[in-house]
Amino acid sequence: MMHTSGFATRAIHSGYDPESEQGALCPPLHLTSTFTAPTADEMGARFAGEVDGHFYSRISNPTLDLLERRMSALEGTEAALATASGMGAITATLWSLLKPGDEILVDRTLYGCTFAFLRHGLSRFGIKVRTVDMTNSDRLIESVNDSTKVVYFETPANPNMRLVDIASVSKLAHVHGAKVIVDNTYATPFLTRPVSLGADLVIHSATKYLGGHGDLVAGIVAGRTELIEQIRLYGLKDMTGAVMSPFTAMLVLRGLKTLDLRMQRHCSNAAAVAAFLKQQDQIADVYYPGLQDFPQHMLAKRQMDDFGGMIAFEMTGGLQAGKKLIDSLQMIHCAVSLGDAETLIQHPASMTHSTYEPEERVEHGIPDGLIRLSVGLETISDILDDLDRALRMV
Ligand code: 4LM
Repeated sequence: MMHTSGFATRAIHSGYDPESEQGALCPPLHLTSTFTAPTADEMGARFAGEVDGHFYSRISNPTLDLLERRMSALEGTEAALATASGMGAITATLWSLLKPGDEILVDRTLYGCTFAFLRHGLSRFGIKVRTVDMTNSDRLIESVNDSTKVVYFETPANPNMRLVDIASVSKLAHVHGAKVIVDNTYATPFLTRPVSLGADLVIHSATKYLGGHGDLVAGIVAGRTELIEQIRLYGLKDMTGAVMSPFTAMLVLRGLKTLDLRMQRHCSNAAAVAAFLKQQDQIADVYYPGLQDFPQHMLAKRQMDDFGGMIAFEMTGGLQAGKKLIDSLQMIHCAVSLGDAETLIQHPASMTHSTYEPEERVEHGIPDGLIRLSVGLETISDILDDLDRALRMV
């Protein structure tokens, strides 16, 4: 029933029946590390996977179970896995799917710590990491081959907003038997469902829009049951131990109830901010998929239901002007992270993407002067007034 309901309905109801919990409207919080069984044979059978049933909260827990079912209902996947952070989701997934000698092909622009994990994690253990500009289909066709086991990208990419065509990359990767993993943190399932477009796995930093209130750190992986169980039993249980706490799961479940409403406001506020920035003489370039002249605007219309809450821009006065702008804002705070109720501004080259060497940032499309804005849920006139006043001081 629930898989055919609307997005907001699934985000509020799916996977939970109050009657199963004495009529409690809100699901209970299962703060327990371990679980009892009536007999040794029953417990042994749970460990062997012969019967359903929880036995230890590093593997499964009823509160996490509900979040996992709800996320799979939103992403349209068979299953999902909750993790301690977005990085926990990324590392548990990639450690599970790759072994020495395998190759992972990644897009040119990735979140700074994802890039650092590929360099300091996977590469050091004999996994070959290759980078390609996935917006260029000729380059992509040349780069995928039968040693490619995983194709990995973000769309829109953090921080420069480049989009990758999920359907066409998936089609190409599958010809070579590679698995496609999409980091859907920026778009959320409200805007894009990568698995419906052909991807195998979806990753989220649930710290961002899914939680939505800047009060937690969390991650999600969603996809086919067989892959999710592999990641749960190897990447999560044995390799990273990056398990989400039940309390965090409860907060993410609470955040999800308003994801639909919040995303609508994030999108309309961001569209207004992008239009405003576009008109300012001090701003040289604005990167927002909803702008008519955004190079991949047509792809954005095909692949996204709206254009999201994230904007990147460069000022005519370069980095110094960007820093002056950040320092002159009053309501808008300088902070990393994104997708919160508060509008946040930051400088990727010295903050979220400082894990790249300066010359690497040029290669990976992260200019020093780029400024990133996570447009929040405040009254739009207050966001515009703050930007307008600060721009006059630059
Ligand atoms: C930031 N981002 O950009 P945890 N994937 C994407 C991300 O943006 C992030 C993660 C994964 C930022 C954090 C400081 C596209 C994080 C990693 O932070 O481990 O939940 O997610 O500002």
